[in-house]
Amino acid sequence: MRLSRYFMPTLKETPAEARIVSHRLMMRAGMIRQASAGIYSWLPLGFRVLKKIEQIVREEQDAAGAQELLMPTIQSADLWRESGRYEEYGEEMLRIKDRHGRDMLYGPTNEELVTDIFRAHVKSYRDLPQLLYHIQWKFRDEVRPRFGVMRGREFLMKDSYSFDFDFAGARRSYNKMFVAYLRTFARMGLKAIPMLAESGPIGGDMSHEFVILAPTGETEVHCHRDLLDFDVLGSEIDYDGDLERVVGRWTDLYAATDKKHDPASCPVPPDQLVEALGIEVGHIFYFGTKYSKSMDAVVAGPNSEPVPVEMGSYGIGVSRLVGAIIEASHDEAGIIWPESVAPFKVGLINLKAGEAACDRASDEAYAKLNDARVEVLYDDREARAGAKFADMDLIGLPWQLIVGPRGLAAGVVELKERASGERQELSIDSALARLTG
Ligand code: 5CA
Repeated sequence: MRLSRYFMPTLKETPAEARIVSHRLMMRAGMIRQASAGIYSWLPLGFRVLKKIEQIVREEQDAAGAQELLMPTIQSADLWRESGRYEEYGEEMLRIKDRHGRDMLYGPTNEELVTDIFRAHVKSYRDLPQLLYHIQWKFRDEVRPRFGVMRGREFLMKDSYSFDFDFAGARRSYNKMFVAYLRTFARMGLKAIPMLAESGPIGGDMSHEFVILAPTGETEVHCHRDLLDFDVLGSEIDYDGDLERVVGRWTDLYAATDKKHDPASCPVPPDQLVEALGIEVGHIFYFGTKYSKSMDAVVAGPNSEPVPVEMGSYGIGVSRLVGAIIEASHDEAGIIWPESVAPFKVGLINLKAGEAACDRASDEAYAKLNDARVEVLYDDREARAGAKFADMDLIGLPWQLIVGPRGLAAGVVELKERASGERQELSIDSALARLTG
């Protein structure tokens, strides 16, 4: 993509309403635009990141054996009356009437809708377990939408739902999602720690929040410091095997959100206890038969007896993650994208656009990177070098390939790694080999 044609409205000034760094940087980098309170348009650069995150989430869900479907954003109130949550959910639910006067709502979550799908089609214990998910926009009329996409009113969520015959099965499904979540967040360069949590309006009695520590987080957490050093991606996972050991490694050490924390019974000695703020990027719930009983989602057991299915639900804040990753990875100059979610891998800077040798070398590098399917944003604008460097640092692409007249005369270009700031002079061929290899 050529920057001269790319729709990336960067801002020089920091918008006054943006109170945390991720919101400021997303606005300044031209990633989002507020449409109304807590509701955002995703501009091309931001949308690319959102899609990358969504894809990692999808791959890890698929690897764990979950199946993707897509449910609508608008739901009928009748289903929510069956579960009793239509009244219970309160003001956070956006209620709508259609032209026939029927009560509808913009879904804040999907337990009722997915239970309705399940009960219509699954009749026997032989068809269990089932693990279904979708990645869809949600609406919650938050009292105080704030911090940009971190607490929006409209936001993108991945929500999965498990259906099992008994508690042992439900526990296996819960463990699958637990492990898939560890891997999902690790692939985005995040250290997300599972913490014992309150279930809130979803219900149930077993729940973990996945929290990344950040001073701008809204969740207070208490955990054993060793959890911060656990490695996640090192070992292969067999989702059909026994996951208790993997999960146990995490849950054996103390970690709890504020609502579940009791200083009096906390087993961690003070010098090993981390007490900090964090961002909740995922939340998993086991709630047994809460919805299957109220909504009559039963299957026939081995002796044809009707058995309400055991359920759990598992959410990831896909759009929140964009902000959370920036909170975890930035410096004074701007964003530092982990390569796995970066909108482009390489920013190619032509320091002297309009000068024949620079144009030729830059155009050629651009073509070669494109041919090698390396995602590259090519700054071909006629602008000051300082402005180009500042923009490139601001948008945080992992690599900058800098082509300038002085270097070219000596047969070299510069390759800068955004995260470390390290710069290296090398021939254009070796630079390209590095980026395409
Ligand atoms: N049905 C369950 C699991 S699918 C559920 O709704 N869980 S939740 O309420 O915890 O939401 C799941 C995730 O969505 C949260 O962990 C959080 O990362 C994200 N999320 C929740 N509210 C917002 C919001 N207002 N803005 C952005 N992300 C949000």
